[in-house]
Amino acid sequence: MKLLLLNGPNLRLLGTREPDIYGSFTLADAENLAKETALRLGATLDAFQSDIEGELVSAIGQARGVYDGIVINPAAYTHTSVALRDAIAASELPVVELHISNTHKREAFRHVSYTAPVCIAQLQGFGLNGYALAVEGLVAHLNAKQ
Ligand code: CA2
Repeated sequence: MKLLLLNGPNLRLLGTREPDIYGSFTLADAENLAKETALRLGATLDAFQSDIEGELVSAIGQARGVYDGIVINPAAYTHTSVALRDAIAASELPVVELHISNTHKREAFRHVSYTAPVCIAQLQGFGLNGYALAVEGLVAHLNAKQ
């Protein structure tokens, strides 16, 4: 089972700013936790971060036939991107949307997700641990399908 973890814009700043919202862990910590979780469950996981919407769209498009499922934190593109939504829908892969913070406790513009309706699940508010929980949920979903 091969999984792909995608992180969107500005998530490379994790651990450097806004620790009250995002905690003090780094992007590498999150990617490593997701990889370790996948390995523990008998899967492998590749991780990719980009600030560029088109690169994330391309990564989703190229995932079909290569990966069995995707965990994505689309970051700010969650609330704006029809392109990411269309890419997820077209991939026909199970995709879990992940957020570090609970966006519903924040500004109103973060309460809407363009991408969640085409994902199998949305998980938010668990901080770093969300990266493990999202992988666990995706692996369970894939195992149940087989
Ligand atoms: O809570 C999440 O995971 C978000 O996807 C993070 C996005 C935000 O736009 C979403 O509404 C919720 C922002 C990512 C920016 O990450 C930073 C990390 C550290 C310091 C500054 C930004």
